[in-house]
Amino acid sequence: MDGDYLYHLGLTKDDAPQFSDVKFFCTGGSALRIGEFAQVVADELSAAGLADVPFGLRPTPIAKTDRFSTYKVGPVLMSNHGMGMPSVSILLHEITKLLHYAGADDPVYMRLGSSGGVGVEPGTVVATTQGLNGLLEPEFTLPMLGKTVTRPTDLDAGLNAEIVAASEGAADFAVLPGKTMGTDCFYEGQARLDGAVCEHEEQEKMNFLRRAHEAGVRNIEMEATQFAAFTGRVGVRAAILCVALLNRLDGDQVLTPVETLMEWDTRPGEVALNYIKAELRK
Ligand code: R2B
Ligand code: URA
Repeated sequence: MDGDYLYHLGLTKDDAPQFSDVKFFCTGGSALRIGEFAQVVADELSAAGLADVPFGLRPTPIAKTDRFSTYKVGPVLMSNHGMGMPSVSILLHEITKLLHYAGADDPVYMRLGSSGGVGVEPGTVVATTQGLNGLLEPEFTLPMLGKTVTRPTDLDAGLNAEIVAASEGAADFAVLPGKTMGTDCFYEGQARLDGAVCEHEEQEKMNFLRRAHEAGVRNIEMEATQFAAFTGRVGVRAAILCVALLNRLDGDQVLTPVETLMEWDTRPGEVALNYIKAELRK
């Protein structure tokens, strides 16, 4: 397109040249958390001399912030994506156009999120190998022009291995590869019993979660299938790194103390930064 207004970002095609050096795009649900991550990226890349970042830089959001808050620190672009697949889809379309117009060289996308673990120790970071939908199928479906379009949900296996390896010996928590079930509902869609509506019993819930575990599912969240299918379709190498806030085989409610949750929330970003630093040192 000759001109393009990226409506939800508040940027245009003419802004794109400022993003030509982007090598990593990191995205997570919450605007607050991505702002905190931007600060950590600024501090750590500056301290390690890995990017031309002034010491003490306090990153501020670029352009509009009513939907997404976007930050850039050297080669790392960051934005929050909100909750659920429709929201992350809008961000991915606009960021991908921006980086394409910018001529950014093969940027890697990483989703840094939270999730409910399935048979994993809470606090573990799951590095997604493949997204599964709520039917435990490795596909993402979206109605387009009155027809159902289905796309595969595999993520780059080589990137997954490199990310896990970069945190070996560097992280004081487990980083495990596993499949991730992506749902359109936090409550009923994730087999919870504690929503305002529930039409299943404890036993049915446990049977399903055990079946999911046998299929290789290690965590459940709300973006994996869309994120994997989109990045696969546009040929971008991508990873999903989500901390498990609880083990769903033990319950539904997130009752972990807030201080612990705040520490765990930083873990996916720590894993991503270990990988980013290893790449920038090459
Ligand atoms: C994880 O956490 C959010 C729901 O609490 C959702 O965005 C997700 O995938
Ligand atoms: N996010 C989810 O989508 N599910 C959980 O159980 C926890 C966080």
